[in-house]
Amino acid sequence: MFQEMQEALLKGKKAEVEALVDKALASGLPAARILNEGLIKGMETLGELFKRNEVFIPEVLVAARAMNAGLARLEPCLIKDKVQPKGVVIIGTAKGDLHDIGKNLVAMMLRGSGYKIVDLGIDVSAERFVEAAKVHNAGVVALSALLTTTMAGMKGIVEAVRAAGLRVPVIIGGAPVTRDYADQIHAEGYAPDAASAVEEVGRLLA
Ligand code: B1M
Repeated sequence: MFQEMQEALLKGKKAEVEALVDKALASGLPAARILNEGLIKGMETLGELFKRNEVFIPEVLVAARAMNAGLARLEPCLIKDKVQPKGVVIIGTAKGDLHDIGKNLVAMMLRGSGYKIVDLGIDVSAERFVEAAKVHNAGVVALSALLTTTMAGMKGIVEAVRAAGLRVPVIIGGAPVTRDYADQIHAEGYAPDAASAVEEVGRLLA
């Protein structure tokens, strides 16, 4: 079934991905397995093909749309009801970055762990992060970047948060981001994946 799901994802067949996720859930497979062995594995293959110029942006876009649709189907199973939010997390992709699948996953896992999420979406400026952190009395600001260029821009966002006098910790992540880079730009938090992001946010708010 995972093979079929990966193939549908690669072809950008949104309805098919949704149906296969529903089928996998109905057969009792855990949501985390469907996510990791079906959807994320498919995106990894897509990344390889993209790198080798075997698929191009239009195909990647439709695959990403199918991925987001599959994620939406999984969301209710990844999320447990929590009455009192543990804290407010402002999340978005760094300025210039349009990659939102990883960010959506992190937001979903945090929401499922009881945090209130203010999702600013993609291509978010330092000013918008600062404004939202003030307005929503943020506990954590979370930045995602998938490009080496936009990763470099995270430094300016951390600096803007500090310059605004906000004492809110910043957590960064995304494929090119490392703990060393987080230390270098004085971001308090770093996580390599969505599950670790939940632990890291918990540590930052403790
Ligand atoms: Co683009 N892209 N892309 N792309 N794309 C990559 C990232 C790339 C690695 C492909 C490649 O060359 N192999 C490469 C980046 C190279 C680099 O700079 N290092 C690349 C490029 C070059 C580009 C363009 C420049 C291409 C062009 O125009 N010539 C362009 C840039 C657009 C822009 O942002 N300005 C571009 C465009 C696109 C699309 C729009 C077509 C599409 C995005 C659609 C969308 O997101 N809605 C796209 C996609 C889909 C990809 C790949 C194939 C898949 C990314 C993805 O969704 N992965 C990607 C190749 C790859 O990653 N192998 C690629 C699945 C997702 C679940 O993983 O996002 O890594 P990821 O998230 C993980 C962790 O990183 C972490 O947790 C998540 C899951 O556990 N994480 C965090 C993420 N954020 C976090 C935040 C945290 C903590 C953890 O704390 C806050």
